[in-house]
Amino acid sequence: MRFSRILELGCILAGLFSGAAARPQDELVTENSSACKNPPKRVEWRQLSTTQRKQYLDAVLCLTKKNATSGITGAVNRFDDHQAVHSSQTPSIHWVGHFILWHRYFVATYEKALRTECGYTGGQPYWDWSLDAQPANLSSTKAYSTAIFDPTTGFGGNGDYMQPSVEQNPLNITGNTGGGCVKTGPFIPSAFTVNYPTPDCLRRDFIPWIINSFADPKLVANVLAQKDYTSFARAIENVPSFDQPNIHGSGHFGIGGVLGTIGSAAESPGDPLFYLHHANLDRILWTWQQKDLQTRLNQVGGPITPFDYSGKNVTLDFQINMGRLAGNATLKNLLNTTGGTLCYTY
Ligand SMILES: [Cu+2]
Repeated sequence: MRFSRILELGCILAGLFSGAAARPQDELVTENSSACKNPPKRVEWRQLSTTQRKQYLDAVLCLTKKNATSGITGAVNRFDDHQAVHSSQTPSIHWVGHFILWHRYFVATYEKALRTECGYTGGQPYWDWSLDAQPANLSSTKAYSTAIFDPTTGFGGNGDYMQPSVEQNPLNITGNTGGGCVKTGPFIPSAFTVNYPTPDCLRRDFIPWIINSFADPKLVANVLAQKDYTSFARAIENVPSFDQPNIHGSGHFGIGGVLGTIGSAAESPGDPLFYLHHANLDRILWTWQQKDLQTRLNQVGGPITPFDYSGKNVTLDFQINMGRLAGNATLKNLLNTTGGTLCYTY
């Protein structure tokens, strides 16, 4: 599986950033919601007007025109910065208790960059893929004709078909339909480059059976029905196997397939759709929290080390970092989306 192949490289890089210093203000801001005024509201892509969609896409392209500040080799611009930070920490932020909260902070950091550096005034939109999945017809391509892939008002569509080599497809994932460069929309090769880790075009490789089964509304309902944080966090990721669907994999492999950018752990945030996919996972966490806020603003769990479900668990004081992109944060400070460290709502 491409995700685990890249874990090894990520292991080496992750160590570089563990010592990043916290910014002083993050030590002071705890759950002081007075620090969060007028939180931007995140909405589903389809709820945006055509003008708002263009504003969002323009803001993403704006980030690609600003010089990188992450200090990570290979990151050329501010868009790359985010991708590179995710990639550098890949071995320690998946199949762990802090998976969903690390990604919550990551998407919020990106949202903040769009707003403060590129003049975007809305919240980070999300893509609710469960509205598009056709679980009763796994070969349906209906999900790919949804607004988000629109060639003029959306993110563009699939790449041309390429047959993966055996090395490129160690898990023998079936049904890939693309793999080439994205040919429509704002992120075509003449306008957009995935610089990190090595320059390439943005690639997509749609796999209908994956989007239709992994984004099944029944799986979302199952995640939302979990009784505590540990089981919730585990249900979102499930196991890294294509025999067992998991909602986290829906956007990654339904869109990225075998050869696409968003299907690779090192490169996945190189597809701007990553942030709409992960914002939806975050919305699912937020929705789950709303069912019992008192408890769920104060509860974390799950392993520190990937897959180590009988080992040491994360606690509220567990600290994560965004490299140079944002201050360090404890998990406690990431449970409330309007708590001060974070400031957005759904
Ligand atoms: Cu990730």
